[in-house]
Amino acid sequence: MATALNSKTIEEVADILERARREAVAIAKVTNDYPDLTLEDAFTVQKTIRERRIREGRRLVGFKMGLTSFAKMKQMGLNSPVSGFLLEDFAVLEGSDVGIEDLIHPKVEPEIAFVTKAPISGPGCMVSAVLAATDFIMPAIEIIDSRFEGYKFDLPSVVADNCSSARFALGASAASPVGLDLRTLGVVLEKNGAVAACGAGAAVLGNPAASVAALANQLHAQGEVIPAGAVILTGGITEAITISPGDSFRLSIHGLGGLSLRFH
Ligand code: OOG
Ligand code: MG
Repeated sequence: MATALNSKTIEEVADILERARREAVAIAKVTNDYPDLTLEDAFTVQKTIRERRIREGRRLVGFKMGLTSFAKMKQMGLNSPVSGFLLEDFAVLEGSDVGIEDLIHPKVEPEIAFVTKAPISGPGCMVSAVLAATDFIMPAIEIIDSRFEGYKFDLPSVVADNCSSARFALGASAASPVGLDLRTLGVVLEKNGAVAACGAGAAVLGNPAASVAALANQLHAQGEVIPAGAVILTGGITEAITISPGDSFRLSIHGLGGLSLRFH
């Protein structure tokens, strides 16, 4: 995969995406104006944004995988998992009332989060290595917000946009994955008291631990490892659900607890 764009252009694309995020104004997908942007360039843009925000004083708390379930791939019309970074200031408290006035067109995703107690590295990372390095898993809601018009993008554009990352909330309960069948964890997402989507852990690459393994392998390609103490969102189990002001959501995961969020 060749890098087509020079570093000035990479900085320019990062500027455009950061402005769209700060001003909460949707823009055309990056590849409309930069048709030569490769997936490798897109990861370089994402890393440029990450480094800028860390220089501004933000803290990296982990990573996210996206497009790991058939429901999500079908919804977005793409068929390859992608990864992004999570900063401390993306986190919102479970049970809280989250303002969405600074987001463009946010959606909610039910996810299973992993928290590591040891580094996980690729290549060839397997589910067994993920479980050995996992401290606990938690129920999580990710709030995604693509910076692109009509919520439409291709793979390089969404990767450059840090895979639509905006906010996330973790539940108050945690459980060891040992002794749980991660594939059969039942997941129910309610919106305003009615079931909006349901699924099971196996929706995510057959086993959400496989999503963490895929992340370790993707990070290896960029010379990185998953550190100890990292939070990893393994990807939406169901399609994402649009949020309007006034909505409330509750996620319940069998054997793992749940969490609620309201939005204004
Ligand atoms: C891309 C991010 C997808 C997930 O969990 O699948 C994602 C998007 O659909 O906007 O976070
Ligand atoms: Mg997600």
